[in-house]
Amino acid sequence: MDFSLEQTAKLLQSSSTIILTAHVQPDGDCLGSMLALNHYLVSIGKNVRMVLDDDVPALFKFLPGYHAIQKPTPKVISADLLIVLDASDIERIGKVKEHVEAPILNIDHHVSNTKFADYWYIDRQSAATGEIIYQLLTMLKVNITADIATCLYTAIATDCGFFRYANTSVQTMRYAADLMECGAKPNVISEYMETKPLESILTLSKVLETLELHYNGKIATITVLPDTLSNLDSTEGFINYPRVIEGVEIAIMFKVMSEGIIRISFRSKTADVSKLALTFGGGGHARAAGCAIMGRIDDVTKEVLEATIKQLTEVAS
Ligand SMILES: [Mn+2]
Repeated sequence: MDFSLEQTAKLLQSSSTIILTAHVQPDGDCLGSMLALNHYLVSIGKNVRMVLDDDVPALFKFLPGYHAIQKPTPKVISADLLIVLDASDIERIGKVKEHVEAPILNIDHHVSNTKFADYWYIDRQSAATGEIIYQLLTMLKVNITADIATCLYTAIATDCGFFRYANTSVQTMRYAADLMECGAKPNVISEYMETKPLESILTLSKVLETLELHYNGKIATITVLPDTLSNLDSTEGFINYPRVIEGVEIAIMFKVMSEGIIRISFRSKTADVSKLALTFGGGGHARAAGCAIMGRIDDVTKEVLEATIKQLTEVAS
């Protein structure tokens, strides 16, 4: 059922046991939104738990409250409400869907949202789910603490590339300013997120050796093999290098995981790569999307490149 922000707020207030979750391969938006909402719900005495079917990447381990995030277990737990944040499809929450038995409320901003929940509030105009959470808390006249402000600023800033991407709106900048007034410190957050372990820079130099250009230089690919990688966190931001090459329209990163799964990230300057990701069972935004495919790296690379070229050809014609 399509909910207004008011109905969303009422549902939160009428539920006493609430589980919060977000998508796997967590980013700043889903973590910041989940933690901010958790801070608020705890403060009004709700029985809340955060469950996530993935690790919190090291670069987000400054977000207040992240220690309380748990992993799903095989045991089934029930609650009044399961809130799914920043995820466009039920598959994106991994094992949490089997672990929790509760009506689902989905709060999201992805264009590719499949309306899978019992109730949903989807605002495709928002640059981040963090913007929606900020609107919700403001509507409820919540006292935005410095901890909540830090979480929401991080959510918003990371999803708009620190106010550089096309989704950055006047509203985005206003919310960020409000959150600074509530105690968010942009310089401290950026400094923390930019700091990388030496290993990450050494991995980057190996991954850049795999750079290939296709289709007259309009597509750039990089490939991360399991033996280049000892820490899965460390590929964060790598896709930006092929993306910024002059003449490149679409950048693709292939990350070979264990068990034959290949995680693929797409970035584009103008093309809608969410459609491309959707073809392979993934999703995301027009300029940033992703999917996972089972198979051999050579076959998968060929298949994805063909689909990408096809999309560029169709747009051009
Ligand atoms: Mn998001």
